[in-house]
Amino acid sequence: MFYFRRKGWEVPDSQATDEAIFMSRRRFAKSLAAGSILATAAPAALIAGSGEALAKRVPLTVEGDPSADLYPVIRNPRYKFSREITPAEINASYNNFYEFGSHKSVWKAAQDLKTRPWMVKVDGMVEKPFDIAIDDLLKQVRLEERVYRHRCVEAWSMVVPWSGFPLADLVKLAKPLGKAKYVRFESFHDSGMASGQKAFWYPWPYTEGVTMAEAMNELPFMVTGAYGQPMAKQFGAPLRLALPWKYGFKHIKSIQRVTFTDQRPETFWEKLAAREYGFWANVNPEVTHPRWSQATERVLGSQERVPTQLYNGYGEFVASLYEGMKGEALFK
Ligand SMILES: Nc1nc2c(c(=O)[nH]1)N[C@H]1C(S)=C(S)[C@@H](COP(=O)(O)O)O[C@H]1N2
Ligand SMILES: [Mo]
Repeated sequence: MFYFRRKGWEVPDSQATDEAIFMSRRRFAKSLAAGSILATAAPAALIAGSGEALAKRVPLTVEGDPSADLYPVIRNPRYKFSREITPAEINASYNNFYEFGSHKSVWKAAQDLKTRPWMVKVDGMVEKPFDIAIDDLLKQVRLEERVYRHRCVEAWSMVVPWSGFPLADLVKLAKPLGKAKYVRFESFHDSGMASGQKAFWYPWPYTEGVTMAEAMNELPFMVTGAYGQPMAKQFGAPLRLALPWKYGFKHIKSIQRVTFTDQRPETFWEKLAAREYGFWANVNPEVTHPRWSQATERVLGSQERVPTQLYNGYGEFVASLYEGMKGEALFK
């Protein structure tokens, strides 16, 4: 099973997931919750996987999440992936989430994130600004699963089965005015809850942004779940963004505000280090980071280092967005 890994970083080729595995995992989780699991009732691998997860105590979802019954959702087969899905335990224990610290085991600290109640504010250049509770938003959209590659600017990558809905659907709900040119996203700001936000030298809250043209592209995905369940806190529950052709730092987590504006949003990393991290952040193996090469990437969950692809391999969907934008720093 891809849900666990006995030792090393090796994942046999046969370990890709599918709907059936999600279903059996879901049933398994439910029977566990009911306290009625028989050792013979579930595949041994699931039991072993669950044991290993418990041993590491890496949460793969939010316990008691009110949206749990919405998952798993059907995978959209349009988005192909050539490598194995990254085992959930690996993904869920190797994260960037500076609100909870700058180390790679922020997953533990991130369990302090309170994901309900969770309001999302939609404002700026829209017909009528509104606030919506995450569970009401979930009722207004159609969830699907998309397996996306995820390439961090730190030159590691994963393959993740996200659940969620297209950003374009949120834009339609928001009804932006014609003069809106950008969508700005903002994470929460609560240093009482998130210990990392006591680090005053960071420009909290975390903010990100895309152009309206990017937002209306089919790829941007508002993520609400991962691995067939409501996503774990460390992934940026209950609402994060996935922009698979851009470096991971654009994939803002735990979104509380979505603002339509005619001003290009300044982003968290741009404010910190504009020389290294820009607004566009499109993946390009030929444009080196000031401190390291972007030519290859370490595939988490395997021993492999593979060549990085232009637009992280999603050029067919997004390259046209940038035609004729020669003067822009599209790749940092
Ligand atoms: N709010 C917030 N969003 C964030 C970050 C963060 O520190 N805070 N880190 C970013 C970075 S650098 C990456 S690579 C991805 C990591 O997502 P993952 O932990 O699901 O792999 O989240 C991005 N979104
Ligand atoms: Mo990143």
